[in-house]
Amino acid sequence: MMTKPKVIVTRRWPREVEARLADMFDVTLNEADRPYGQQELREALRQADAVLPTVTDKLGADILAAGMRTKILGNFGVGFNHIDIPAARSAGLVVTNTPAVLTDATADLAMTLLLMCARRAGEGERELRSGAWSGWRPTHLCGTQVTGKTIGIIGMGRIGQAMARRCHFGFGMDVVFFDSYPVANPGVPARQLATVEEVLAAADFVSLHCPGGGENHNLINQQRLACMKSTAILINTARGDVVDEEALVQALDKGLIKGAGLDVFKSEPVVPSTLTDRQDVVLLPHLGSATSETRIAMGMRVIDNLSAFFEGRTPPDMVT
Ligand code: 8YV
Repeated sequence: MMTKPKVIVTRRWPREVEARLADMFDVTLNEADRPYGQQELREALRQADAVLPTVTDKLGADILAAGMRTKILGNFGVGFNHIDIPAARSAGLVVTNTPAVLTDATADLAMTLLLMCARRAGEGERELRSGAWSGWRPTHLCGTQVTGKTIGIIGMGRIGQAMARRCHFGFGMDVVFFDSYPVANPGVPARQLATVEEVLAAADFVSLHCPGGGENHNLINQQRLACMKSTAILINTARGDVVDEEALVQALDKGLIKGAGLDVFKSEPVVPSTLTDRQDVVLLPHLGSATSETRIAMGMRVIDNLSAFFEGRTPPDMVT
């Protein structure tokens, strides 16, 4: 009988997926579910044929050195900016991700943030729970109308398009977007604008759906925030590093924009008090893909990629 490939899973996954993994591979789980440190990641790469990381594993060039046993990183997630891809490539590593299966869950969460910000839902809930609600009155916690406004989408890939569908078909919004590539059929009536700045200037809500890292690092900076309408709301379910958090706080302070809904942060899980102290932001702990159905589908997709790799086929979601 062929020996099963040795697989290290860096975090706990849904029960069903762990069971399936255990049927197919020689699996080591991170029982404690604490994020691996750099030394533990190094050790995992030395010991296993496959390592299955998540966003909490920083796999930089220094630890992706040649000579490790690992041949494939089956990333649990669509975003992979925590992995140094050129270094992985030069080390001969195959990297895979989990596109498509988390599109709807992530777009749903972007919509949740948009609605919570527009309708001041977080503020209202905090007020009620604290016992400070003094009763209904015409001027109480009035937010911003969502229906019929303009959504600006930065990054019109799968998740950007899913967000556009929700905004257009669900809320009758006009859609404008920026993408580095021409998007011939975004799935809704939408205008692709030539620059990020044009989208920011036109939109009542701006939702970020581009990858993190590289040229998108601090994409939403002081100058670009100044392009937004003073009534506009920024939504980020992409990656924390796409937004310059200090510039965002300043823009909110100066009234350059009205609010922000953030699911991702620069130094997760640390969120600066300059954000947590404010009422005009909605802050969620990286919940984009956090539904049971989606997390199971993500895990199964990693398994599909691993099976293909170890059976000598091309994994369906190869990044390198
Ligand atoms: C995941 C995500 O929860 O897929 C992504 O890129 O941000 C989230 O859906 C996380 O990355 C898991 O690694």
